[in-house]
Amino acid sequence: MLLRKGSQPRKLRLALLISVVIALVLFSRRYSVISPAIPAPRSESATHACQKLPLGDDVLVVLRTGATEALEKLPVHFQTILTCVPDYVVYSDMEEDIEGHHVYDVLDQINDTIKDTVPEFKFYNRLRASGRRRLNYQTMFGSGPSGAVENPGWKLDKWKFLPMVDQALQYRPNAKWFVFVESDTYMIWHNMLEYLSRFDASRPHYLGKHMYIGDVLFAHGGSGFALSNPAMRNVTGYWREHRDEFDRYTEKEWAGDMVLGKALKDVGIDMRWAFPHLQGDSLATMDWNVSKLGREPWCYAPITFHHMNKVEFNMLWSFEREWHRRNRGVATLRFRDIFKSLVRHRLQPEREDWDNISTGTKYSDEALAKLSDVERSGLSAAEREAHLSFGRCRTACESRPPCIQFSYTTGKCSTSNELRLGRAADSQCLEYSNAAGKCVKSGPAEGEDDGTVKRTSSVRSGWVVSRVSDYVKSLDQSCDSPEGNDWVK
Ligand SMILES: *[C@@H]1O[C@H](CO)[C@@H](O)[C@H](O)[C@H]1NC(C)=O
Ligand SMILES: *[C@@H]1O[C@H](CO)[C@@H](O)[C@H](O)[C@H]1NC(C)=O
Ligand SMILES: *[C@@H]1O[C@H](CO)[C@@H](O)[C@H](O)[C@H]1NC(C)=O
Ligand SMILES: CC(=O)N[C@H]1CO[C@H](CO)[C@@H](O)[C@@H]1O
Repeated sequence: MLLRKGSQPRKLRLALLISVVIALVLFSRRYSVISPAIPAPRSESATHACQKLPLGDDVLVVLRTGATEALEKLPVHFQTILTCVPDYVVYSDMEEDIEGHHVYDVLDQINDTIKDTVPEFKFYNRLRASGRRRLNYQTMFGSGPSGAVENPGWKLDKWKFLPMVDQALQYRPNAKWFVFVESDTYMIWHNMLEYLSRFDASRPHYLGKHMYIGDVLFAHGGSGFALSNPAMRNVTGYWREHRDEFDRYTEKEWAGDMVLGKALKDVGIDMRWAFPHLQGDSLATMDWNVSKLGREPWCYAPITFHHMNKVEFNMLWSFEREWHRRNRGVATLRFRDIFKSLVRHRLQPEREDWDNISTGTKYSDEALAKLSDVERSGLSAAEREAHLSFGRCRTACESRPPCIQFSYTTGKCSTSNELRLGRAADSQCLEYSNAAGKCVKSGPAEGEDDGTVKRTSSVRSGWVVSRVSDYVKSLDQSCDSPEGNDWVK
């Protein structure tokens, strides 16, 4: 749990208040009789607690998921972000109702020849025949490093993108904007609306976090992306005229977001570079000074985070509610606000059971053995002993600016010049599946050095707190004005 330490009464009261609000929202939903088959905008009661922006009613949010993850990952969306989104639809590879929300099968219109002949549709056909009951999650996700890629749900996902765009347009032909997110994408709705309102929705627009495969530039799906109505119309019109071609193209490519990007490129709609507003990383794994396109996040407004787990969803959601209550309409929420309120106090000299994702220089017997004599003699005494204890690992980090954080597990010291929050680690994750969005194999908890008490802790992390202060000071000074830059040009 991220919030395990020092939960003050104020936080408890806030959590209690939020749960009451959520309970009321769920209760009112259950009793508002909306037939799932007839698309209808969310009722007013569900949005009463949310800050409204005029554009909000003209945006359809499309959440894309799959049968293997929907039960686990959708509920937190219904309980948090989606309570403030007036109009949304959920697309999957299987039709079902989850907690009273209808989930559509977005693949039902795919060409029958494809469904009968392309291997990944075996999984889909089985879902159609017998639903989730006969899914074997163990074999679905696999356990080897290739487990994620072999996940048939993941392979099927690339087929969803173009039909999803087409069906979303049919679902809300008059929406000005369509925003596409995934089940582990956290979206700051208010900032999304502020950002969209900076563009002329009567023009074709494709806004995303850049990614390349070959020479195709496209918006990365997990980071979320947006299309204006004219862009939707243009690309679906084109797709409908070239369906067989796109089926063949999709079959040989592996990423659906790329296939959609290719279609948009074909019709001459260029992606607009929305980094750092849209993030491919989570609150836990992002480097707070990551630099892309010559931009760093600090001064700007965040719109999405990807790979967000339930704990991070709830953490960011309660922060967002509180922040909007205090800053109603007067300020834009920026990365540095999140860092200062949510991240900074968690960066302590020492955190138990915490994996800080220090991916820089590593010290261990094994690593030392790999060094040449010259390299070894270049190490300081502190570095040569870094793997022997948590304290020595810290000393090694302190001895080598700009090292700002480190983590220690018996016999291994990892350091990093990049600042990341990291995640609670009750046991060390040996294998993380991106498709499953979770740790699929964790190692046995290691004992303490003296071999007496077997603690369940395997990873401990720490930060060089004085360097964190300098880091914050320096990044604050990089913003144009005390108000910050907020939006990229
Ligand atoms: C389905 O795909 C096959 C093979 O590409 C094609 O010959 C056929 O015309 C397609 N059917 C429809 C209804 O589009
Ligand atoms: C898409 O837009 C281009 C440029 O405006 C236009 O030439 C083309 O006909 C449009 N295609 C469709 C299918 O609407
Ligand atoms: C943040 O990144 C930029 C670009 O790489 C760099 O110039 C700057 O020194 C970094 N700031 C800190 C505090 O690390
Ligand atoms: C001490 C320790 O376990 N550090 C870990 C920090 O995170 C990286 C990346 O996840 C791991 O490789 C390290 O082992």
